[in-house]
Amino acid sequence: MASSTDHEVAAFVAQVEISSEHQPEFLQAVHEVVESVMPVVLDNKTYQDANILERLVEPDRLLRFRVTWEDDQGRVHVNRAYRVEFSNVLGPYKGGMRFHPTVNESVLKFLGFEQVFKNSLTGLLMGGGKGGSDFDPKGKSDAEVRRFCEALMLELGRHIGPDTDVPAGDIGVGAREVGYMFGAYRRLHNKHVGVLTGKGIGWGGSLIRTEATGYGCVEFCRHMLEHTGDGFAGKKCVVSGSGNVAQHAAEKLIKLDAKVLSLSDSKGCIYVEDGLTTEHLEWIKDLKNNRRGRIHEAADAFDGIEYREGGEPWDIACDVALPCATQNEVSEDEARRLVKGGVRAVAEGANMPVEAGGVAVFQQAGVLFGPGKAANAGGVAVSGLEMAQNAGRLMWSADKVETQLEDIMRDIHAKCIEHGSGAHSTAKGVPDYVRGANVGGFIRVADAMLDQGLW
Ligand code: NDP
Ligand code: 2IT
Repeated sequence: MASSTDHEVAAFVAQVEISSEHQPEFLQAVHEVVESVMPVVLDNKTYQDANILERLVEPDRLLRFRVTWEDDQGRVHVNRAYRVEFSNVLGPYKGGMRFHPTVNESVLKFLGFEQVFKNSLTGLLMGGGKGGSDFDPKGKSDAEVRRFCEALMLELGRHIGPDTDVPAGDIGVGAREVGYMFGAYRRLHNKHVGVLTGKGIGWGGSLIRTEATGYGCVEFCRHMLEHTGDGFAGKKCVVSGSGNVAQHAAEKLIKLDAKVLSLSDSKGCIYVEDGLTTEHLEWIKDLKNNRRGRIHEAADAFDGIEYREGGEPWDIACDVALPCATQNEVSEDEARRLVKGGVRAVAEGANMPVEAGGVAVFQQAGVLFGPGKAANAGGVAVSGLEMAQNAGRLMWSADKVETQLEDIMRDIHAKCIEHGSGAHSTAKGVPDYVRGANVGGFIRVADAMLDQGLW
């Protein structure tokens, strides 16, 4: 029988469905958070009186603008770009920019909404936002990407600033794009300030920012395993994606003596029976980051690497799965296959890569499941450290940044345990990391909203 909390959740989500119709990704993200936090809200009259939930699901503002740019043949193109400024109650809006043909309002609202709670969990002073464009950097020359970034910054530049809104990278936005966007901002506004993170190391970037999301995700997963008395050594791991997050998750796994059996891209996956070596990984990093090639090329270059056209890593028997590519890449059925293959821990390097049905499958099977807003918070956490370094006009050593990253990931894990264990545990006494992350992130934001009045 449905409880009164279930009714409240259903009624609330039904309202959001009306105000945000045709936004399935956003509704998926809202549903998950509201399911976790509704009992806390129902238990707290002050949250109810202040209408905290209704205020949280509506972004502060949503900017949408045209970007007009010229290709190498002189043809003129038009793309749509956005910045969703979700909440600045804990600090300047903070979150990445995504360049991918699938970018739309729903995707960016889901990412901006998640970012609010993720950034809260880091304990740093960062609000939540996200932006991007349906521009596809694949197959474009460096000059085309530069012209697009410059045209985008012509409009975005007037809405951001080191104390206002600080974008960074995400899918399709890496060091090259951040460099072009920063250069355009600097010239347009005549200011060299920390307006973006993920900058080059020589001109305001932080050491370890590139590595932070992947390293942090493996750190979070290590804490989940250690909480059950287990560790990474010898574990068979599957990783999806082959971009920034996947590369550095794989790097950290290799350092911890785990065996990385796969990487992938949107066209297929590689299977490495004996585990990826450092030599393989360095070659793949160069392929993806400099030569901008496809993952199948790794199978042509090395004997021990097999390419599976159209394949995904989820059919490979493993102990640990780290989805690090994109949203909804693990369906309910694929989650079942992973459980059948013996998976014991899943940590989301990507944002919302596991469908809601898949999360339920893992939790019912007693699999440790670390949601993205906790497991991939290391990236934005080091972005926060980059902002701190920029504000102080100094630069910290790699050791200092990495130690702080590790401390933050340990604290996020502890917060998940605080709000997700004991009576809240899922099957077989496994902590409910989804509830833990959502409630832990929510309380700090909600209390700050109460303190700051109605806005
Ligand atoms: P990159 O652009 O560096 O890499 C993205 C990878 O995911 C590529 O291998 C890409 O393959 C694959 N991919 C993208 N879209 C799809 C799709 N629709 N289907 C299958 N594969 C796809 O991005 P990041 O590594 O930075 O981001 C990966 C994920 O991590 C995203 O969910 C992002 O939001 C999240 N994240 C990133 C952070 C960061 O600091 N960069 C921080 C926290 C989360 P292909 O080349 O074929 O497109
Ligand atoms: O999803 C994310 O947390 C990011 N893409 C990183 C955001 C940031 O501001 O570093």
